[in-house]
Amino acid sequence: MAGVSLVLKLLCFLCLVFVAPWTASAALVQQKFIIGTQTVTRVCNTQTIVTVNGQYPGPTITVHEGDNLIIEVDNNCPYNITLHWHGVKQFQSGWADGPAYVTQCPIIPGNKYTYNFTITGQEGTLWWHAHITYLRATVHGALIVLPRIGNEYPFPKPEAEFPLIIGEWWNANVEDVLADAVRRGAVPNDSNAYTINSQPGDFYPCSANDTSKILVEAGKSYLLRIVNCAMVISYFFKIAQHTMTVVAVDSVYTKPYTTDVLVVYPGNTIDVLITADQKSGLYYIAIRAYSSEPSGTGFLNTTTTAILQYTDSSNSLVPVLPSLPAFNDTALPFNFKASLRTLKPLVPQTVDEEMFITEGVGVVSCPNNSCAGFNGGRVVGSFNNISFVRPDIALLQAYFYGINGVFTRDFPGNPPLAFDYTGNVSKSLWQPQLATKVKVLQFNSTVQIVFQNTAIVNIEEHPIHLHGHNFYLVGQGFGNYNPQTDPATFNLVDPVMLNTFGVPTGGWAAIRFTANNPGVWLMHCHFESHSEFGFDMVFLTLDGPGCSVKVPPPPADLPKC
Ligand SMILES: *[C@@H]1O[C@H](CO)[C@@H](O)[C@H](O)[C@H]1NC(C)=O
Ligand SMILES: *[C@@H]1O[C@H](CO)[C@@H](O)[C@H](O)[C@H]1NC(C)=O
Ligand SMILES: *[C@@H]1O[C@H](CO)[C@@H](O)[C@H](O)[C@H]1NC(C)=O
Ligand SMILES: *[C@@H]1O[C@H](CO)[C@@H](O)[C@H](O)[C@H]1NC(C)=O
Ligand SMILES: *[C@@H]1O[C@H](CO)[C@@H](O)[C@H](O)[C@H]1NC(C)=O
Ligand SMILES: *[C@@H]1O[C@H](CO)[C@@H](O)[C@H](O)[C@H]1NC(C)=O
Ligand SMILES: *[C@@H]1O[C@H](CO)[C@@H](O)[C@H](O)[C@H]1NC(C)=O
Ligand SMILES: *[C@@H]1O[C@H](CO)[C@@H](O)[C@H](O)[C@H]1NC(C)=O
Ligand SMILES: *[C@@H]1O[C@H](CO)[C@@H](O)[C@H](O)[C@H]1NC(C)=O
Ligand SMILES: *[C@@H]1O[C@H](CO)[C@@H](O)[C@H](O)[C@H]1NC(C)=O
Ligand SMILES: [Cu+2]
Repeated sequence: MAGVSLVLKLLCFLCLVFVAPWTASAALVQQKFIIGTQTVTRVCNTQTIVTVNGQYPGPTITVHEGDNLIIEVDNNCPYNITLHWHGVKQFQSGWADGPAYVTQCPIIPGNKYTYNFTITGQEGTLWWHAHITYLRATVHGALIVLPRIGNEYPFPKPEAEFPLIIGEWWNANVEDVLADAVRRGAVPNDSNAYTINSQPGDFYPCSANDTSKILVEAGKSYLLRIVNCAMVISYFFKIAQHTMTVVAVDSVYTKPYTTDVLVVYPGNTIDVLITADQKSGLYYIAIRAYSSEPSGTGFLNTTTTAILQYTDSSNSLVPVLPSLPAFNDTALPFNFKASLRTLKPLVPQTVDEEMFITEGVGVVSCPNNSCAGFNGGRVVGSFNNISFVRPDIALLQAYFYGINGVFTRDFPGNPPLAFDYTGNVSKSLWQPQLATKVKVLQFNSTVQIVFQNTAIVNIEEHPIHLHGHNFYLVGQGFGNYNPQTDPATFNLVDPVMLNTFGVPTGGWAAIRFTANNPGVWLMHCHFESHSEFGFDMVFLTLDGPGCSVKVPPPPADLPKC
């Protein structure tokens, strides 16, 4: 059976290649990414870090909607690596998506792999990052998608554009930070600095001279492309005395929304317009952690800055600092998400597949309570009480070639047990099942998922990222989801569309999307440590009718395990 369907898939691909008419073609963008190592000093500490083309952050790729990207990745660093093109839908190019052991095996040191994909129907800011172990900490960069030549932004053209890339810096080798956490069974050490365009800013030691600067002319408007590449931290973002108008998030245009504070989760991008309408001077662009864990621990409580400088002002002025919200202002992110509206919405009005998924951390017991997680156990993450076990070969490969025994198709649509999710959860429920299960979706089905945060170990806002799709965030609330009354509060008209969103801490959120992309798609907590600890699940979208909606065969250079 598997053999026959494979032959059909190959035949189908051949007919596609020879019959497909040439569409008015956009450009071919070819780049070489050399993964290497580099010695870098931050906050008085020198580390050898992994970089792309010797740059930290990595190179910004700028393309037009419709372009075909051909990125040859040469791995000259000592670690296995894969790259993910965060937010790119990868329609008919799932082999280029990048999560290790989900769509591909790693590129081992000394080898190369060419990512080949076309960006269609998406404009704005996306990004790329390593999608294996902890390498994302330094292997990341912006992917800017401009409108096709001849098309324009749905907002006034800015004078200039600036990417602002948020990251985290460790005074340690990040692979050691992860290995140490895995060995102890506990969350990894906190980072030692937060960065904007790789610089920590004026409030850290050995940093002030290199603080990132943006030069603006009085009276003009600018587009800031903000990308949160951080590993485990969500941020509040402000600019002293300047309001910001959000015009896009996760490469989807929004109705203009003016605010003085942004909330940016790891994985999100936010495009904002600002106008240099204040008196000439220096103003801090400042970020601080938003942390929803009631304990108030587990994050670095520092302020990171860049500087907005009016061109006619003196360097010697002391910049104005904005006041940032309290680390635990959980109402603010809730309202921020609810305030954003998609510019041209097209929300699925009916639902074919309805899922209710609990999400949160848990604990797996260790021999003699020897681990450093809770109760001597090991920290894990789970969806519907299943903590994802990474297979030894890529799931997409196993699916395409019909290799049995790699995964099962029985990921449940509901939690195995109903309980007071946000109450005092009995410790007997804290340990999830460890398994590699996928949720099968029919091609083109409309899917609604209600995520329910659990109070297992503790409540916390997790940024959930879905590969291969954007989704509408149609509803959210605190406490337990009520299927009788809460659907009436959904916005099915113009909710925000995202690829990563936070499920309110101790609350729930509902999303909708159409499963129009056959393939294997990871969904995970974008706190990298949580994802490494099994906070992942996988959708398998079946082929549709017709050649353009089937998983194509893999490229010849796809890495093998
Ligand atoms: C990229 O993929 C397309 C579609 O499968 C294919 O036609 C093209 O030859 C590929 N390009 C390269 C450089 O491999
Ligand atoms: C993690 O932090 C502990 C305590 O500060 C320190 O002893 C340890 O060396 C750190 N681990 C790594 C990998 O930096
Ligand atoms: C910063 O710049 C000042 C003035 O140029 C210089 O004296 C100082 O050594 C620099 N500090 C660092 C950490 O580079
Ligand atoms: C974090 O820092 C701010 C500003 O320095 C301070 O007001 C606040 O108490 C600190 N919070 C925690 C949880 O340490
Ligand atoms: C935030 O934390 C402070 C202690 O640092 C606490 O007093 C306050 O109640 C918390 N606020 C919320 C909304 O949890
Ligand atoms: C657990 O502790 C017991 C008693 O101290 C000891 O005999 C046993 O070897 C330990 N097991 C492990 C796996 O460490
Ligand atoms: C939660 O339940 C446990 C066991 O039933 C009990 O010991 C504990 O005091 C309860 N905690 C709270 C905050 O109610
Ligand atoms: C999760 O499944 C395990 C069995 O594998 C069970 O012991 C535990 O109680 C379940 N927890 C929840 C929250 O369903
Ligand atoms: C998928 O569904 C959309 C919307 O209902 C429809 O327009 C489209 O034709 C369908 N695609 C296929 C290949 O069936
Ligand atoms: C690197 O990837 C290869 C292929 O999957 C695997 O055999 C090897 O164990 C990996 N190395 C490490 C250090 O994970
Ligand atoms: Cu991602």
